[in-house]
Amino acid sequence: MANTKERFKEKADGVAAEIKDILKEHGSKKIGEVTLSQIYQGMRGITGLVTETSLLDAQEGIRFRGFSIPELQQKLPKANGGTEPLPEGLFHLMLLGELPTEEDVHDITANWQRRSHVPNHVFAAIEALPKDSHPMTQFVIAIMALQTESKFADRYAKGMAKKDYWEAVFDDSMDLIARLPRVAAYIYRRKYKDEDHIHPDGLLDWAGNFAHMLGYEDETFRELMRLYMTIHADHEGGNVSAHTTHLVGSALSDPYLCLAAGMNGLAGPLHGLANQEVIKWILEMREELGVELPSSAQIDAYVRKTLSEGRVVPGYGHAVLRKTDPRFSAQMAFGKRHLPDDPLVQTVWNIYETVPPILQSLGKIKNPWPNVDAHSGALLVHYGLVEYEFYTVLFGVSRALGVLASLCWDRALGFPLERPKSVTTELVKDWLKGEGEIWGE
Ligand code: CMX
Repeated sequence: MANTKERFKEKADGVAAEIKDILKEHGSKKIGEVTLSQIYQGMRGITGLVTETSLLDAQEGIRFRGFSIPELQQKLPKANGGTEPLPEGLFHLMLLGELPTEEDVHDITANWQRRSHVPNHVFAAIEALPKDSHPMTQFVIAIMALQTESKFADRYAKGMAKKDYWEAVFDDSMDLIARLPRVAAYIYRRKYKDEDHIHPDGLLDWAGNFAHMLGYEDETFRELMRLYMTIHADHEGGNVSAHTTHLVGSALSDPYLCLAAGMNGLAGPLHGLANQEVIKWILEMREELGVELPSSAQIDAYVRKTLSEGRVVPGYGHAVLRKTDPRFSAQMAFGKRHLPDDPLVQTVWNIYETVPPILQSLGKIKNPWPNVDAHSGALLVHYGLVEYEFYTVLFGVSRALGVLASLCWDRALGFPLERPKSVTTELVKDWLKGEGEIWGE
């Protein structure tokens, strides 16, 4: 059977030919109009990107190549005796657009194991940072240090032809995904576990091995990591981490540079850092109230206090979703199955009962429902992973799967430099008076 790289190239060539035909026949067709509000307000609702790996529906949530999260939990291969999908299978699906066989998934696990060596200078770069640097800072620096290994950068410097870009990006993406768990675990053990590092276990799958290197041997925790790494991987193309990775890639920056840029975006509190903010906020609430399981009335009062201080309620709201995030629901189902009596997990569920009506009553918040970050921390705390500043790194390791699969598509489809037009408010005012033109009309 052809390997993943050859199968990807074959798929991508087919899609590239289809796009050529679509654009030849329909290239001038309009897909919408852009309002002034949209250009001032974060470009919400402007369709301006093509991302093949997943599609987000406001009501239904994410689908990866057409499959919802419950469908993936059913259809993707699992670890021996496990019930959660292996992220290797999701990567295969995102990259090739086909459900993988067990053999496909084993091939990817073996491929990533072969590519997983992390050079010493990367650990030295992490060690050069103060231990109290935020784990996301250490993570991004480590990715940048790894950039010495970029095959894309090396081949480009030697005059690589455009038709070969996809292959170098594919190799860099596979190498990066293979190496990230080791790098992330190193940061974790360095900062929180007295530098007591754990060697990889070559018999484990990618997420299972990650859990092992972090120092968690509980089989249910490994299952949680498999689920976590699957559901955080991709959320179509417009979110900050995906869009940034794609944008930087359009300048032909190599995948290491692109991923580091995307991870800097993920580290923002309105995006991936929200997972640490959620648990911090809940722990602060419990401490302030002096109770382990706050009542609905206490949660209600605490939420109102947070809002009155001009802060957001972390883990709630979304720029696109208008319903409970299915990634939240998947974690809730995991909690109900494995740890229904945990007070912190129960608090997350009580917050879910209390917060949406309050946010709804404010009138201005478009989505009062929880997103992925509202739940993840409580599950991790249950298994002892209490160091919440590390949570966004976990998100980042998973997100690499989606954004790098997309980057392979970007180069295989030959997408050009991304360069939208911007305007000034002076120009907008002139245009409104009928005196200037907004370019593109
Ligand atoms: N708490 C308080 N206010 C909120 C809010 C929340 N959870 N969600 C939105 N709002 C506010 C916005 O700040 C905005 O206020 P102003 O008009 O005063 O500026 C108003 O409601 C309208 O915002 P919106 O159109 O509903 O939401 P946006 O698309 O602008 O923002 C998001 C989306 C996620 C940034 C926002 O809901 C938020 O800040 N949530 C909390 C942070 C969070 O959980 N982020 C994680 C998102 C998932 C992820 O990427 O990982």
